[in-house]
Amino acid sequence: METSAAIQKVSMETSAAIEELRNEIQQLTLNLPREKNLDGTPLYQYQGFWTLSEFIPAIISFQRHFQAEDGDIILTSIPKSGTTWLKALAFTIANRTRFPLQNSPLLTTPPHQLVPFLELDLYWKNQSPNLEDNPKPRILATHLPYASLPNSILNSGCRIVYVARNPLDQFISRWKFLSSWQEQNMNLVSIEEAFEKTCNGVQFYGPVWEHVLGYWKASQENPEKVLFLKYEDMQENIISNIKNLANFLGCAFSQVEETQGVIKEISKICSFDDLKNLEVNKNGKYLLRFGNEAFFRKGTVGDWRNYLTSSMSDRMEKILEEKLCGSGLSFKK
Ligand code: PAP
Repeated sequence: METSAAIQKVSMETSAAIEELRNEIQQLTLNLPREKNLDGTPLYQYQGFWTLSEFIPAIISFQRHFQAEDGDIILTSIPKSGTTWLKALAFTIANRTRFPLQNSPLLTTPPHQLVPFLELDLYWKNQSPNLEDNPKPRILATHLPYASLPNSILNSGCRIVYVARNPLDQFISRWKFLSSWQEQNMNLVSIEEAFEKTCNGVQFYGPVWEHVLGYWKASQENPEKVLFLKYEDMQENIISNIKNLANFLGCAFSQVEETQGVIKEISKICSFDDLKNLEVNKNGKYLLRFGNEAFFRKGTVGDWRNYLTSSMSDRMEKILEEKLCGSGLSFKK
């Protein structure tokens, strides 16, 4: 009796806490600036970035309760910048002594399941997920801007890896992703309107220039804490980027590994073609909505040229020139 009364009390306290958070969020969203996402759903500007209302409780829980540990690896990006690739690489590099490459979990599990998102997955499904038992090092991901990261990520010894991508390709990737997903639902705005919104800074987790700048500045100020990678550089020279990533994560490749071709093998099993052709990435859905295959579209640099006019690209370039001015950050096209 005593135990069941205690359980009942805890569950009443939990429901009360959930109810309280729900009310707090309802009040909060009423006062947040509001815009429309590309498919017409409302976007809210929370702490300076745009998000969907369904993620606000998860973001708040993540910010309030996540306890980072010194060994954690936190992968970050604005969506469609190379997150899936970074997840595959970081997981494989950090776990290469646990799993021989020929039996890598990457061959049977999508990268987004191996390295789950904190606010879009773990805290979205459960307000207090149990992350204590995750194998070490814990590798977790978030799209939150640097300024909105939980304090424990900033103050602990965990490491942050950010991947950035040319905003023109990032825009097209996002546009194509939503178009493929929305085939039955024709509410998507035209590409011109979508581009207009992006130039005005209205995009999921945007403005993009603020997102990249937050992490860029942090990486300049604290290079041991934040590693800033670029999608275009990774496409140009994946081997040196893998070495750099392993050094940063504190698990540099030995001479023996180098001679055995381990780095090359990792670059291959994490490559676009290999991942795209795995059965596990051709089938199934991520978070019950997106087909896993949607995360592997084309995987190239410069695809924006097939969709945007030169006046559109000039416009974005001017915006970036102004916003990134003096930062030392620029993007290859
Ligand atoms: P997410 O933010 O929704 O997780 P993210 O992985 O950041 O998406 O970006 C998807 C892009 O990365 C896609 O680009 P595209 O639309 O221009 O083709 C996807 O094809 C690309 N991508 C996924 N995996 C790889 C990889 N292994 N190598 C290179 N590019 C990749």
